[in-house]
Order: sequence, then structure tokens, then C-alpha cells
Amino acid sequence: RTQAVDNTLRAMRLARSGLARMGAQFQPGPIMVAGQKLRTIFDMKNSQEFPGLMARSEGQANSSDVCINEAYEGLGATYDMYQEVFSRNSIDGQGMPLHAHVHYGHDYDNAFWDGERMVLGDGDGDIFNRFTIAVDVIGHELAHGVTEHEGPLTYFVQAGALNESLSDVFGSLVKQHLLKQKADEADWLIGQGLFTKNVEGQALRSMKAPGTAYDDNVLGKDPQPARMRDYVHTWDDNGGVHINSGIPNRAFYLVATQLGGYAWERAGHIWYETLRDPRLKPNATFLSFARLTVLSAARLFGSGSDEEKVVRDAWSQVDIRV
Ligand code: ASN
Ligand code: ZN
Repeated sequence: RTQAVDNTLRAMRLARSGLARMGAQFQPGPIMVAGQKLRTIFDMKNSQEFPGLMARSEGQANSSDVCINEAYEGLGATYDMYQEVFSRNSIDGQGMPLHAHVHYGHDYDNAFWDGERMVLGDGDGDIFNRFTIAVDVIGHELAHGVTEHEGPLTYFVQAGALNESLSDVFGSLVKQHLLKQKADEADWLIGQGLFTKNVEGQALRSMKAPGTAYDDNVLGKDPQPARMRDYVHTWDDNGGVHINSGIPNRAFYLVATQLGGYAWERAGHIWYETLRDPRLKPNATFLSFARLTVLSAARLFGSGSDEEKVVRDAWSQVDIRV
């Protein structure tokens, strides 16, 4: 038996006998098996038939293909954020292996989560660069997996926009955590770097100023509202899930910047607790979600706390009165 196993058995015996609580000389070894990152990147080679070719798995050296390495690093940054900030072991909390499939299709202008895997297009090179460029987009797609396990939130109108917003929130947190940025240092953009130089715009969305991410001849203007009075009623996009997500996105931005420090520390925990709250229903509305964030803030930081007040104020700044 290895030393580690001996230490573990000894720690377990000590814990059972109550000796561990006495402090003691003994430094326990790893009792629980800590979370294990298990990444695999597949090269679709422009096909849309899964799984494609296994191109890099956990622990293997860099590939000569930048997309494969960016996907690998992006999965790693996402895994690490959930593990370090929320003590969550992967998407399902049970160490689920993370799979990314790159070079999906020809000139494919999107990235998505299909329920089990993340898929990334190369972009057409005219409007979009390769999607692996944006670590927040990788974080966004994987957050759809987390929401599926914890929510879920039906992908339609307000619940769908909350689902989208949570992906932007945790995607942005992945990027901020990777770059060790404080809330006031972050750009609060989603997909910065995705647009080619041909596009008049900085990113897909802005959490700080929804509606201002781009204004382009071909793409038109960023359609996101920044508050409830500008809510967009539409049948497109599953009832505007990528449009009205601007409203809860901005609420999160306001909470994070008003609290200051690292966004994941307080704002992130309040949102994460809300996502895990059994009272969050698949058909949640902005208002029902907002109420739960206030309850989460009170539970985590005390009722009457600054955090609770900041959360309430943020929602009211986007016209949602909790
Ligand atoms: N990138 C988009 C998203 O994750 C893909 C989609 O619209 N299904 O929301
Ligand atoms: Zn999404």
C-alpha cells in the first residue's frame, strides 16, 4: 500500500474515533478524492458527425493546432473556476469528463452545448473568428450544462433569457477568474475577440451596457435591452432568450461592481446559490429569480446586510422591484 492510502485509512480511523477533532499531531492526507479535471478535445475536421477524432486528452502536450489548445485551456479555466470558487467538481458536480469538439462544420459561426458536449465552430473568417478565441464563450456553453443539472430553466421567453444570462454570468466569471480581474477591471463583454476587423463592434454582448456591443452594417445594432421597460417581445430566438438576457445580465453587473472586489466572491456566490435553490422553477420569471437572489444574499450574508440591499437596488435599476 502506498503512503497516501495509509494516511487516508489512518485519517478515517481517527475521524471515527473522534481523535481528529482534538487537533493532534497528525496531518491527514487527502481523505476525499479531490476533483479531477478530465478534458478531451476532438477534432471534427469540418464534419458534423460526432465524435470526430480524439486530438488531445488530459495531461497530453500542446497540439500544433491552436483551436485544440484554446479549447483545452478554456475547459481547464472553466473547471478550475467551478472547483476553486464553488467547490463544484465539473458540470454535474460529480467529475463529469469535459469534451470539446472543434472545427465543427464549415465556416460555422457559433458554439453550443448539445446536452453532453461543447461544440465550437471555426467562424467564417469574414464576420467571426474561430470561437475558441473567447474563453467566456467556452464558459458560457459549459454553464448551460451546469444550469441543466441545477435548474433547469426552460429555454423560452423569460426563463430562457435567465438561462442565457446565467451562461453569460458564469462565462464572464470564468474569464475574470482566469485573468484575476476585479469587478471594476473586467470588460463585462461576452465574446470579445470573436468579431473580425470587418465588424463594427467589440463583442457579442455587453453585460455592463446591453445594446451597445455592436452597431454594424451587416449585423445591425445589438438588440439587447438594459432594463425591463425596454423588454423585447418577439417570437424569434425562442422568445428573445439572447436579447432579454441583457436585463438580468446588467443586474448582475451592477451587483458585482457595487460590491467591488472579485465578482465571483459575493455576486457570484449569490447567483450560484440562486441557481441551486430548489425554489427556482423551470418557468421562472425575472421577478421570481430576482426575489430568490435577494433571499440568497440574505441567507449568505445576513438579512439586512449590505449585500442584500445591493442586490435589491440592482434589480430596481433594471425596473424589477423585488
Ligand atoms: N451560442 C449559442 C448559445 O449558447 C448557441 C445557441 O443559440 N443555441 O446560446
Ligand atoms: Zn447560450
